[in-house]
This record gives sequence, structure tokens and C-alpha cells, in this order.
Amino acid sequence: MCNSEHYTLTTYACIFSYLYFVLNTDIEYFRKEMASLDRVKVLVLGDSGVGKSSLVHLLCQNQVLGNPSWTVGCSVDVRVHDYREGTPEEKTYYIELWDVGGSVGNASSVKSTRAVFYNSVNGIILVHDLTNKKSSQNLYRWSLEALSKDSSPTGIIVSNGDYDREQFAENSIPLLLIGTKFDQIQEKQRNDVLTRTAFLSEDFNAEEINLDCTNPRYLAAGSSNAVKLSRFFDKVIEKRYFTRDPSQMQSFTDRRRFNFKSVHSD
Ligand SMILES: Nc1nc2c(ncn2[C@@H]2O[C@H](COP(=O)(O)OP(=O)(O)O)[C@@H](O)[C@H]2O)c(=O)[nH]1
Ligand SMILES: [Mg+2]
Repeated sequence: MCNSEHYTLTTYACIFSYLYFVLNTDIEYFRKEMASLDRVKVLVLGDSGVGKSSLVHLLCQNQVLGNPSWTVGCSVDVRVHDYREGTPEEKTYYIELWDVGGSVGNASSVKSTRAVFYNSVNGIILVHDLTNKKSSQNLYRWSLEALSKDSSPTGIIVSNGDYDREQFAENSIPLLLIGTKFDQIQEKQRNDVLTRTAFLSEDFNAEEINLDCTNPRYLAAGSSNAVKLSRFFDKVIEKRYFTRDPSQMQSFTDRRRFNFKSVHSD
């Protein structure tokens, strides 16, 4: 081998080693960075068919879910969120979105199966279909079930009409109300629907967002919906990491423990 060939080979070897080193260091750094992110758990609750899977996909993948299928048991997706973005306290967190399937009127055995997903919850997104009043009414039962306040000592479910606003006023788990299928509400019905959802959000002491899960523009960066969403996640993180509030977890720590025996579909 002549000198110039040797020189070329050595140069290539050096460049290759350098690239390998840089790439590996970057991957390792990225891996450690991701693993070290703090996380919060947010439940996504609502009747079957309201658009929970579509919503979660939009929130986590920033894409429309092309072909929603039945959610079996529970599916979890993760959104990366910048807490207090643009401030000196800015920090990145994982938001785990737990899409819990099922119907709220289910037998107690199914409910107890579902209860296993309700442990250590930091926030709840209540999803209803704006074209379906029943799905809005059922949110009272969903939230009470998740907050462990749905049964009397005899295990009888509190009916919608019996719910007590105080329960939500005292609740320290942040709630967000999301109305889907806004695109399917006719122009002339919109005021009525918005009045109805405003009452609901007042009842839950929660911010509300109404959108079309099949259109990402409803959550475009800088829009009022995106700001509300970001504020909600900031609140969840604040409660979890920056508030000394023992009552935050109280309703979950004394929950009965259930064995997870079977999965179900919604
Ligand atoms: N037009 C419209 N369709 C929606 C919207 N959200 C969900 N869908 C559709 O409603 C159906 C049920 O949605 P899915 O996400 O599976 O509901 P889930 O059972 O609550 O998870 C699917 O066909 C979705 O494409 C929406 O905002 N607008
Ligand atoms: Mg689903």
C-alpha cells in the first residue's frame, strides 16, 4: 500500500470513529434525558364512542387517528409537555394519558376491574360527545367513580340528580372537560350547546374545550384551546410536584385494592 492510500484509509477511519463517538454520545444523552423526565398520570374518561382514542392520539401524536378501533381495557399514550413554557421555570414532563374503556353503567365487577387504573391519578380529562346529551350526563358518574365517591356504604351508585357540587368544589385533582364532535353541531344549535357545556364545566369546576378530534387545527399552537390545555397540564404538574397537599392523594390511597382479572372492551 502506498503512502497516499494509507493516509486516505487512516483519515476515513478517524472520521468514522469520530462520527460513531458523537452519535453514540448523543443517543446515550437522549436516552438518559428521556428516562429522567418526571411524569404525571392523567385519566381520560367518558362513554364509549365519544372520541377518547381519537383525542388521545391527537394530543400525543399531533395527528388525526385514521382508523379508531375498540379500546380494550385501557390504553396509555404519552405526551411531552413543557411546564411553564417560556419562563425560567420551564421544564419538560411526560404526561401519561390513560384511556380507560368501558361503560359507566357496567356491573360492579367490571367497575372494580376498572378501579385498578384509578390509582395515583394526578388529573382527569372528562370527554363527552356534544351531539349526545347522555354522554354529558354520564360524566357525573364517571368522575364520581374515578374519585371513589360514587357509592354509598351499601354500594348503590349515586344517581346523576343526587350529585353534590361540593364534591367537585373540594376535589383537589384537576379536571378538564372536553366536548368532541363540535363539527357536527349545526351553526344554529351552537349557542344552546355551548350554554349547556358551560353549566357542566361550572359543575365540575373545570375549564372546558370543545373541538373536532378529526381536525388538528382546533389545538393549533397559540390558539385559546392550546393555551387552556397547556394551563391544565401545568396545573396537574404543579399539584403533583410543587404542592404540599396531602389531600391530593387521599381519595386514592384509601381505595380498596382490586384484582385485575379480565379485560373488557368499550
Ligand atoms: N366528526 C367527528 N368524529 C369524531 C370526533 N371524535 C371522534 N370521532 C369519531 O367517533 C368515532 C369514535 O371515536 P373513538 O375515538 O374510537 O371513541 P372512543 O370509543 O371514546 O375511544 C370514530 O369514528 C371517530 O372517528 C369528532 O370530534 N368529530
Ligand atoms: Mg377508544
